Amino acid sequence: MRYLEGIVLKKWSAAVLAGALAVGALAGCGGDDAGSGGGGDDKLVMGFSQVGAESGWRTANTKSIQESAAAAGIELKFSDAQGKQENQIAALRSFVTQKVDAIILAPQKETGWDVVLRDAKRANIPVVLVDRGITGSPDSYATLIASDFVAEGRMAGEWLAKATNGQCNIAELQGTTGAAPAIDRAKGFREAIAKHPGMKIIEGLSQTGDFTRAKGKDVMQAFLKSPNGGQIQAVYAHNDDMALGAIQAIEEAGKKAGTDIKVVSVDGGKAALDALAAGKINCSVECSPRLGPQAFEAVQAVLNGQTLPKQQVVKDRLFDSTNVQDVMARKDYWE
Ligand code: GYE
Repeated sequence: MRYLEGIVLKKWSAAVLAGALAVGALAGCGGDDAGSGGGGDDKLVMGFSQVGAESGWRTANTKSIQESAAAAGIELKFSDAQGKQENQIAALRSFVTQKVDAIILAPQKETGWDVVLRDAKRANIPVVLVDRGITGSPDSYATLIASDFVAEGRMAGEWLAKATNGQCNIAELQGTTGAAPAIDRAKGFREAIAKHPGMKIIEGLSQTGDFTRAKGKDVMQAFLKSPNGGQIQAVYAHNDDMALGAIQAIEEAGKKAGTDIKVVSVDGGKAALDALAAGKINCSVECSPRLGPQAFEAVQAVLNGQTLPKQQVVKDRLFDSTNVQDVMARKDYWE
């Protein structure tokens, strides 16, 4: 195992760790030379397996991790799985073969990681999960850095209940099937609306739009044309991109997004805030993709032999017409 050079460490401490990791802890570590990383110098080498580039959130997440790696002087081997879990598993295998010092994984779906994570563990390569959780054994990874997606769904449902006095027929655009945020955002939302007998998800009008704008639009178009389409009073999209696609479909059907059909989303990025300011989205629950600094802080702590809590929850806010101007003025958003 190798350590950050002094110069890099200084930067890391100031910019990323904010003093949390004592220099003494780093210096006091005994080396075992397990992860040789394949490079010729002293740089830490890490693998990052990303889901793909399906959404604005994803692109911002990739950027955050790449920037944090660069700031810390870490060599990052980046692999884009193009939405396929098998590509992620292949990338992880290759990281293990290359003996990287640590792996950062944003898992496409919750299940199916047991074997490859066991291989990483056997090779003594710590894995930090970012963005999404998995259902496998908690021993197979060091920590998970992610938002509470059930809470996000609940916030969206509660907001809609308040805005409609508990009376609303809803269409739902779900995220990627099997992905933690799709499962949990559906769950939290249902928990919230279950308290209001006048709220329901319209029969047949809950489908996946795979977290993409194009599919969000297609599915919403199909919803609007379906026999129950006329009932839709609100659309709950599991991310901003699908909401933006749905808005296009609503407008092409001659209706007003935000007025005839309320639009509620999750992610709360700049594009959604623009639509909110224009009255086309009514509410977006924030989900920050800027996980890079925390991810590398976690990796470094693990390489120092520390045990981390199994989950580190990222705090989210809710944006609607009451605070959008203020948030925009302060540029207090991700994009
Ligand atoms: O909300 C969505 C993305 O896993 C939290 O994935 C992430 C989700 C995010 O494609 O936009």
